[in-house]
Amino acid sequence: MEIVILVVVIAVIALAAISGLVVTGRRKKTAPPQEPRTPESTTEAPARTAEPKVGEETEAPPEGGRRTIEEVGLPEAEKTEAEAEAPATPEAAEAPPEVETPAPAAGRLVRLRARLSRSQNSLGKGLLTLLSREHLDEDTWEEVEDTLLTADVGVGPTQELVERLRERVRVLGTRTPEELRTLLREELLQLVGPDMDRTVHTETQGAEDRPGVVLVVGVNGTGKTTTTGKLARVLVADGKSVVLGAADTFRAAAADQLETWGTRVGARTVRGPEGGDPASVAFDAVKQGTEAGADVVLVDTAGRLHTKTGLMDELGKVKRVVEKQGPVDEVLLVLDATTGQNGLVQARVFAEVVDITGIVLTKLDGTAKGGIVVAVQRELGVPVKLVGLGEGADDLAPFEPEAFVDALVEPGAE
Ligand SMILES: Nc1nc2c(ncn2[C@@H]2O[C@H](COP(=O)(O)OP(=O)(O)OP(=O)(O)O)[C@@H](O)[C@H]2O)c(=O)[nH]1
Ligand SMILES: [Mg+2]
Repeated sequence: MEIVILVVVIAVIALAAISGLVVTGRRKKTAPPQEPRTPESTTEAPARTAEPKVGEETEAPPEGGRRTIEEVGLPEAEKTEAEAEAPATPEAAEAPPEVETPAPAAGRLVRLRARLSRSQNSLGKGLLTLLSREHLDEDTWEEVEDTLLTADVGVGPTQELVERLRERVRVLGTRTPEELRTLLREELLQLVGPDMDRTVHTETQGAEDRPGVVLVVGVNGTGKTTTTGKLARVLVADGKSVVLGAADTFRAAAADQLETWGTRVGARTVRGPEGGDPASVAFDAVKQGTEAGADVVLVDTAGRLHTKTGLMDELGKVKRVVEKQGPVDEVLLVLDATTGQNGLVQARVFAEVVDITGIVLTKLDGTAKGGIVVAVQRELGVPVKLVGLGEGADDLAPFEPEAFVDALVEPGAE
């Protein structure tokens, strides 16, 4: 009897021990996946039975039931998804590329119009206010004239414009503000020259297989180097390969300045020793550009006062030496718009020495003397091709007469 009792007790203890072990093991297995619950897995919870039972793991899991740790949307997994949106390639994940991709130049003047009108506003607005007066007497016409002269339009063009305006206003009789605006727009546009060819010739004029050559000249500090850099960006944006020639050998800093612009867009800068012969640097730049199969070579020159004969002769030599390899396709004179009529005197002398083919009017963002566009074109018979509207890398715009005049006369152009 005692033996029977002992056997029963042993059997009960053994059974209890076995079932206890199984339950503990089961809990160990199921516990981890339940902890890092996502909202998704939480919604599934009611489908599960409260407590796992012994032997449950041998059954097939209920549909969409127990999931591995990889399947549940853990925070880490979500983070990985967000990361996946970031560039996957190792190169792209690194710091931004050194070479910039500038924006194309098309339509820039319209985009930068606010900057232009901010400074030109007084001209257009002033003229419209004057022309809106009920009685246009001699005094008023004199004021119209003064307004144009103050904006540096120049004496000849001012007189022409006033004459035409007087005639048209007389024919018009009563004037609505809208009519006046249209009239002024038409006359100013005529004055600015809507039909001049303003293409910057960056391509060889002939059929030869060599790069287009652009020479950038002007007095000190007008914005030559900045313009050369900005122009390089425009060309690169158009898919052209550019070589820069640092023919300002007076200061090493001048070549550094140009090189910095070049590096930003992947354009190589050819430079010479400080104090070296600028003509030979310009020659080398064109030679190397040709050898490298570049599309355009832009040659930046040192600023020089038009009154310094020696320096002007040197500039003439730069051009002649470059021309040993072929014609210079474009000679850009960079004029600072804020210098007003003084710019005209400079322009005349530079034109004699290097045969200017285009004008770049810089710093138009900082002056109300936009009339210089008219004056300088008249003076040289050479079109303004580009305008500088700020110190930013892309603040150089092709000059578009319509957009320019609109900026002067449009309502609300502040
Ligand atoms: N606001 C404004 N500043 C400009 C513009 N173009 C050039 N500048 C500034 O004018 C200054 C002179 O520019 P540079 O390009 O160094 O002039 P530079 O003609 O090469 O000067 P030198 O080589 O010393 O004769 C710089 O501070 C430019 O940022 C422009 O369109 N608007
Ligand atoms: Mg310079």
